[in-house]
Amino acid sequence: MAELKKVEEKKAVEKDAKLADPVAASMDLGTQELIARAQKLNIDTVFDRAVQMKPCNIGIQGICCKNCAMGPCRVPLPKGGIQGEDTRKGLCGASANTIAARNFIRMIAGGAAAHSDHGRNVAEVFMSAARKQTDAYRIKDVNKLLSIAPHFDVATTVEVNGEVQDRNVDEIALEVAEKALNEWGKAEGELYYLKRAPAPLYEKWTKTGVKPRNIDREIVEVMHRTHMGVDQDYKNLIKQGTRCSLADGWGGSMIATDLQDVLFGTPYPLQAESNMGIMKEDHVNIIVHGHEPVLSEMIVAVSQKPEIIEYAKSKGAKGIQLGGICCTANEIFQRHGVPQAGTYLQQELAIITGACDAMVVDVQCVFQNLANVAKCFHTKLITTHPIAKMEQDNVIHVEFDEHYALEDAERIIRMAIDNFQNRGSEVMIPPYKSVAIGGFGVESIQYHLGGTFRGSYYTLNDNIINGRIRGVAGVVGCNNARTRHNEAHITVVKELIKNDVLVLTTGCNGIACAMEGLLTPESAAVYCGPGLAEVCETVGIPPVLHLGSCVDNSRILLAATEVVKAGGLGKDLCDLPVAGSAPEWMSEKAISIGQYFVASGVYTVFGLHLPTAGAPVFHDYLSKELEKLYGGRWDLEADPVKHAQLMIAHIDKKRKELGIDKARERVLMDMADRQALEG
Ligand code: SF4
Ligand code: MSK
Repeated sequence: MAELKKVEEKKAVEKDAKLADPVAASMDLGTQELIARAQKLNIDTVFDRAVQMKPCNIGIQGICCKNCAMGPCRVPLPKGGIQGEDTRKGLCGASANTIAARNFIRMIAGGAAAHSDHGRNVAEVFMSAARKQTDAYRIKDVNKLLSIAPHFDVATTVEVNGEVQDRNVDEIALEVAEKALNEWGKAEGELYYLKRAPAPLYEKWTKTGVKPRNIDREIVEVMHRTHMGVDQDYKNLIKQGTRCSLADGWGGSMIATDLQDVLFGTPYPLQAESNMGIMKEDHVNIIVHGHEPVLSEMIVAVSQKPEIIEYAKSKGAKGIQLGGICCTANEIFQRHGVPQAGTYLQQELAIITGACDAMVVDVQCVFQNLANVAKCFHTKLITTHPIAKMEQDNVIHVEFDEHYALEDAERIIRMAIDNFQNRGSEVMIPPYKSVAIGGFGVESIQYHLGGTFRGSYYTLNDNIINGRIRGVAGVVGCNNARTRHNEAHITVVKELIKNDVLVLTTGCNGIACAMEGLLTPESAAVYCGPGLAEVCETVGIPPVLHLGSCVDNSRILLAATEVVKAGGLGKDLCDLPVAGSAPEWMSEKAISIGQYFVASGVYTVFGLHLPTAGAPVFHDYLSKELEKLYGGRWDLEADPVKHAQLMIAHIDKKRKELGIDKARERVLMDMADRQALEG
């Protein structure tokens, strides 16, 4: 009886539970349709949970401490704000600044750990490939290997009898693998890649004492310093946060990007499609979701084998359709043109289509609720990583081992194919999808904007100096169910390109832009200001360049460094007319990225909120004082148009400081004159 009562009560609660308004939840039609379908089927998604559970008002401001069992201690701002001295403190006396700074740098450590552990896994696979312990992985891009070797102090030539000869590639690979893996735990020195930064920036890091010693150590030290009763000075805490974030951006993430390029190929522009409409009713649909391309590369390779396609046909399917979610999507999109099924917030919806025969996940940004949704359909949910399992009993774990990579990938794909026949009759794939060009990077920007022979950033710099391109923005990051899916991403990006700001995108912003059709050269004529439109038309590039996944934010740092090297725009990253943005951030990785952007000299604006609002002194330190140390600073603006305008104002300020503001006025005057003539 008691059980029955409980069930009745649960049903009553569920009946009363508020549901998301699909149109208010997402700007994407397909997403709206799938949210409505989920609600009709009585399956909850993140969109419904977001209206049912509000965030904690104290946690959101960064002023709840649970670093010891005397707490949690919450130190809310008094009504009317702080008047006079701020006397708030936890049981141990920790001030609001200390609490917020500790929380903030723990987020940096979480983000840096995620990116860097991804990098470590790639480095380990790279080591296996260099030692020839696996047939599945090999050095695919020798040029990239040769280009990164000198940064690890690995020679690419050797002198034999007074003659300089090319070194054996296998030897180089092995040495790079050893040096790269050592970056996580070396006992002395500093990270090799720091010297890739412009010299004045490297000097700033030296002077302020924030050069990372090794990647793991900086993460560990954040955890030590934020333990109860250790570092209690917000400035000293964020100094370590900075060092940890640099170990991510100029360490773990950058190594991940480079070694992935060596193993799987440096991306060059290619065309694909984006959004849930890429799934096909008559195909076996396999959705890969997560971050590390080590597995997804194998899934791509095996899914193209003739015998596997034949096997799919023998089960009644016309073929195999792969699609990606989150950064796995970005990885296989940029290297193979595999379509993107959607962003972070669309992961449950891929299963709600009823057409997902298998969802294969690895690490980061994977909802545990996928398992509950999968229970309602035939979908096989397959976890693959030893560090990322799920408790629900319908989840299948196929532990991926790089030594048996192809076999593991084949096992997973055959499981999906076998599952095709178990589909229910009701499949609903929203028909919407867009064409998208991806695969840009430091190398391809050089080629596209510099020409085959010049192979440089001069043309990009010329166009910035003459004002056709007003500046460059890195717009990156997640979705967040606390705001309308994709709307801030798209509004910020459209406002920027309308004002002649070239956008470099990664992560879920990249997928959002792809879904909106902004990753095509044709979109320039529709959305861009006249200067940027002219450049895009002349060189045939989209106004939004997709640079890959979250770890590939390192490509943005290196592209900016190339701009400095090409000359005419200052000597340091902070001199450039550039800005960073994460309009819909949610992940700890975003905080780490934000901090390393700031510490690299980039003015960086976040949307929504920052978990620092409850500690105004610490917040001011991030948004005002850090600029004096590194040339970059944090800012916050939830309104996407104002958000973009802040970035544009910063770009204009930098143009003025460089003395190139007048050039832009002339360009605009030329355009206006031309339009007047045409009129
Ligand atoms: Fe409270 Fe201090 Fe313990 Fe944090 S460390 S929970 S502020 S007593
Ligand atoms: S996947 S970290 S939601 S960008 Fe890299 Fe998207 Fe953010 Fe995950």
